Amino acid sequence: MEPRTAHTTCPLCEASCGLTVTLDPAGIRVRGNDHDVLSDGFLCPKGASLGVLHEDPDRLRTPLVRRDGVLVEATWDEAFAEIEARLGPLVEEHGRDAVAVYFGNPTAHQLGASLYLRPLIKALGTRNVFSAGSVDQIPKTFATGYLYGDAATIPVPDLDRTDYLLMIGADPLVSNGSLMTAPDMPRRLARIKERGTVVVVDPRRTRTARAASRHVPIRPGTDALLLAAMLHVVLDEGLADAGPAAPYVSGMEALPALVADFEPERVAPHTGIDADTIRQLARELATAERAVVYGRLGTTAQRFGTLASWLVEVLAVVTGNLDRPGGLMFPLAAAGQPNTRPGPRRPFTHGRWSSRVSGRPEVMGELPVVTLAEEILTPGPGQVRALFTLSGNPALSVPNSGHLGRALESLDLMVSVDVYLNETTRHADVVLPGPTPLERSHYDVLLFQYAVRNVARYSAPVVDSDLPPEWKTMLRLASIAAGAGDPRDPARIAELDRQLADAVGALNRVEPDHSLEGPERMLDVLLKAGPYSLTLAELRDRPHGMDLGELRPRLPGVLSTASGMVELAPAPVVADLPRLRAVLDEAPDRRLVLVGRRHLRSNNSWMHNVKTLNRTGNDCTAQVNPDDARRLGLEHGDLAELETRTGRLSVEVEVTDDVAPGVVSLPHGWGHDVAGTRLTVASGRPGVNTNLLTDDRFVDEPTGTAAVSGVPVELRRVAAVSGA
Ligand SMILES: Nc1nc2c(c(=O)[nH]1)N[C@H]1C(S)=C(S)[C@@H](COP(=O)(O)OP(=O)(O)OC[C@H]3O[C@@H](n4cnc5c(=O)[nH]c(N)nc54)[C@H](O)[C@@H]3O)O[C@H]1N2
Ligand SMILES: Nc1nc2c(c(=O)[nH]1)N[C@H]1C(S)=C(S)[C@@H](COP(=O)(O)OP(=O)(O)OC[C@H]3O[C@@H](n4cnc5c(=O)[nH]c(N)nc54)[C@H](O)[C@@H]3O)O[C@H]1N2
Ligand code: SF4
Ligand SMILES: [Mo]
Repeated sequence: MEPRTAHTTCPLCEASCGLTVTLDPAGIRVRGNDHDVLSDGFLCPKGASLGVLHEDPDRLRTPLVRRDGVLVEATWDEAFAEIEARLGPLVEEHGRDAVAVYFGNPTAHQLGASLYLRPLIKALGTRNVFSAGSVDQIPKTFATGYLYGDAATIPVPDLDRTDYLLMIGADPLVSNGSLMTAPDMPRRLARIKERGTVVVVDPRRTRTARAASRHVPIRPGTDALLLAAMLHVVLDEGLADAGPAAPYVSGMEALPALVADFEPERVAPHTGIDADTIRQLARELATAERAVVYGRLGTTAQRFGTLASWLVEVLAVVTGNLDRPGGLMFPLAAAGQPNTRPGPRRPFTHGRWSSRVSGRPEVMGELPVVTLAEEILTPGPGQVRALFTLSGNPALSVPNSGHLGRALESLDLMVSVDVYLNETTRHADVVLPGPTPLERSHYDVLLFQYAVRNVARYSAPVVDSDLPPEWKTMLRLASIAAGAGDPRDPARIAELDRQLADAVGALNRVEPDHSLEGPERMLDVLLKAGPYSLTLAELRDRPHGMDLGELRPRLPGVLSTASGMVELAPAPVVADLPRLRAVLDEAPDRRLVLVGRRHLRSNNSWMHNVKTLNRTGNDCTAQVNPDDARRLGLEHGDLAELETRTGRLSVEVEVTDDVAPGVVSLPHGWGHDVAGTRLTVASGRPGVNTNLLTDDRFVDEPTGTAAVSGVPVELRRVAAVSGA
């Protein structure tokens, strides 16, 4: 084989790095693409391992079907026949809501899956739609939905022009950024520091905190208090000025009363941040020339996620930093952005239906995944009896995993589309594998809507695949679910695909190019309808991507609220303030609480089987502050027991002052030592599943999003770990 070089996009995280892949007899080599318009040569250890992932012998290469209780290899026809034979009667007897669907994080990073997900959900016709979003960003999209009118209308920090970045609950030097597509965060942060200041608010001294100008430790779950107090100061000291956004802002006058009680002195004992520091942060933010607040997972997957996310935006607005260079800005993506589509748009709303058992409201067409287990296990009309999982590993990702595991075990039918036989898919009756990142085309329809620079980049597959593309698998599943004809008939599937393209074309007022098919045809429609009127053909000619320029002001056109204004005090958000206010009257909580952490060589739950990434050391330790360790009689390397309302586990302790007193940090996505998987590397270095400890009843109330951060936990010594 002659060495061959090709360009692709890394689908593993939101940075969306452009990669150069070299294929030769010695193997597959992946490096950063130095010519890429967005990532400029950057990559991380995960991206570098795409070749190893591709060649992982454990990766699924044929469908699996359960026969006599055991998953065995089957043909695609057999797999679809099995689903067809069982789904129809189940729906017939129990109705469409008896079928639930859960889609995981990778669906956001796949062209095919992201474009064919909605059609599949529509064909299933169920209200029981769940995703990883309700263990993640939904409080943020809820807040921005009400502020700006669309859950997808989320401004991003204009990193390359700001002088002051206040970063709360985010560790982008490890995560490489989220709701902010910005490859090479080390360089971007270093440049902000050259121009000005980076402040990190985090209960842990993270890699990002170390690189920042300042680190402010905070008590987990109290960010909304901190931010409310900062808003209080800005308003109280007459520093509020919405600047260029002022003509498009409504509700400013309501703010002082809303945060009147949140004086820095009252908030300080709860947050662990003294009043002077709170005042200083507020003043710095208000007076810096170009400043921005950025809040991520630590501010969303916690009990006041909606309020914290709302306050992040409000602070940007009242300090004059919305929609202006160096502040929070709205990207203008080349494809698929709802706020660039022609025609009227319906303002964001939620609660159009509720979950059956605990009555939690729908948000963005989904129910909170913390309710999935009870929906499966609670008998009665509407009980969930079948589950489709699409690129998701809820068995490790969702709070109270013990409960969810029992629920998955009890299903009448479970179908998974996944690349591994893992902690979730081992419960399935049918597992359908998908191609690897090197085997599929790529365009970030979703992530470019949050890119810190407007770009477009299409990547063709690097190598051929023996597996059907996932969009086709999803269409076949949709065809079964809708009873729309034989899912094995290629002509039938092609016809369905054509109908879909026509529907997307009509919505976007563009005639689809029927010489294309699948996601390429749809992407071409979206590009043509987009604000730059691009075509797929143009992008094919530019494998390094197309630079569409820096972010530009987009108010008021970007808004789709009923008033056409930025709604600073939306009722569904403000309604949660009394719950926050009540905290001020309580004694400060001093209990030990659990938070997570991410690791550069880890990707949620599923890359631990890539041998180059999971080879040395133990990343899955419980980090404990020396003060707490002393108090509890714990030594570095001890085995300790962690216990919460929902579960208990034993884990190695790492004593470090990188975590604040009162905080225990344990990463998620581990716990690979369960039976029935095919994960040779991961099961040999399993770690423990922190979501056995997190609590499905501990949530952000407005959205039902899991609060994985700040869960009260008990910690005690079990034994010294031998050889540790
Ligand atoms: N305690 C705690 N829990 C958390 C978090 C936390 O910080 N702490 N983080 C939360 C967050 S932010 C998220 S996003 C969720 C993630 O929750 P999930 O999305 O459920 O979990 P992942 O680990 O991302 O699992 C992805 C699944 O997709 C499969 N997969 C990978 N690539 C492909 C592909 O190309 N095709 C197909 N079909 N399948 C593929 C993998 O094998 C794996 O099964 O976890 C959440 N859970
Ligand atoms: N290497 C790697 N990269 C990833 C992932 C991965 O698993 N590994 N996952 C991807 C996914 S799905 C996502 S959503 C993103 C997440 O992207 P980030 O949000 O940047 O990632 P985290 O590392 O979870 O950062 C959250 C930070 O919040 C802190 N924190 C916890 N609780 C609180 C709190 O109450 N208040 C405050 N202020 N801080 C708190 C934690 O200590 C942590 O440092 O990362 C993505 N990128
Ligand atoms: S930073 Fe993210 S997108 Fe870039 S190589 Fe790493 S995992 Fe891939
Ligand atoms: Mo996530």
